[in-house]
Amino acid sequence: MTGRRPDAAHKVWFSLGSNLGDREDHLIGGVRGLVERGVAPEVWSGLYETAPVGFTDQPPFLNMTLRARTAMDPWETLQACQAAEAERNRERVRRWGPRTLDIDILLYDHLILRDEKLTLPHPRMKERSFVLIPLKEMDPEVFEQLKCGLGAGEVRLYKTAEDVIFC
Ligand code: A4P
Ligand code: MG
Repeated sequence: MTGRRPDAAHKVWFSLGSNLGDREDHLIGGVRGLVERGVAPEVWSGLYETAPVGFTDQPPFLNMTLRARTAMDPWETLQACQAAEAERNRERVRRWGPRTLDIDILLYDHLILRDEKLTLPHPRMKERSFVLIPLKEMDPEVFEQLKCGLGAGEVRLYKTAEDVIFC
């Protein structure tokens, strides 16, 4: 742990995805990796099996969302995502290609921001059912605020949130 006080700080919504190796273990390990870096989970979705979007010739994904608190700023939070991905041997072979673990920041408080490293809200979140369906299950209030549909792509529940255990 970082010794920060995550309970006192920012609200962050994450999306996690995996389509290589032990997908469930990568997602759970990804959440643990965030926790070790100062992210405190509040609520999470079930795991959903989803058809690949963007580059379609690759295995199906498991996806989930997580809402958490952190004292880290947005760029530190992105670094935490990338460090947790690296722990799971994430390789960047091609954009939208297969990966052991991808962690994206969907929303960070009510922040709107765009620089070379980070865009918030996540620019593609409103198009993607693999983000929107877990998000609606996990946090219906924030989903309502997005004022969008459920996006495109095949999604089915794989494991309920109650059956997902992180520690
Ligand atoms: N970046 C900018 N904004 C953000 C943000 N809000 N959160 C930058 C995270 N990263 C952000 O990401 C590329 C760069 O985006 C990072 O260096 C960061 O500085 P990446 O993880 O290296 O590469 P990527 O994931 O291949 O690219 P990208 O554009 O993030 O892809 P997406 O949009 O995340 O799509 N289909 C299914 N069913 N399930 C999936 O999870 N995922 C993708 C990836 C495609 N198809 C999928 C799924
Ligand atoms: Mg990504």
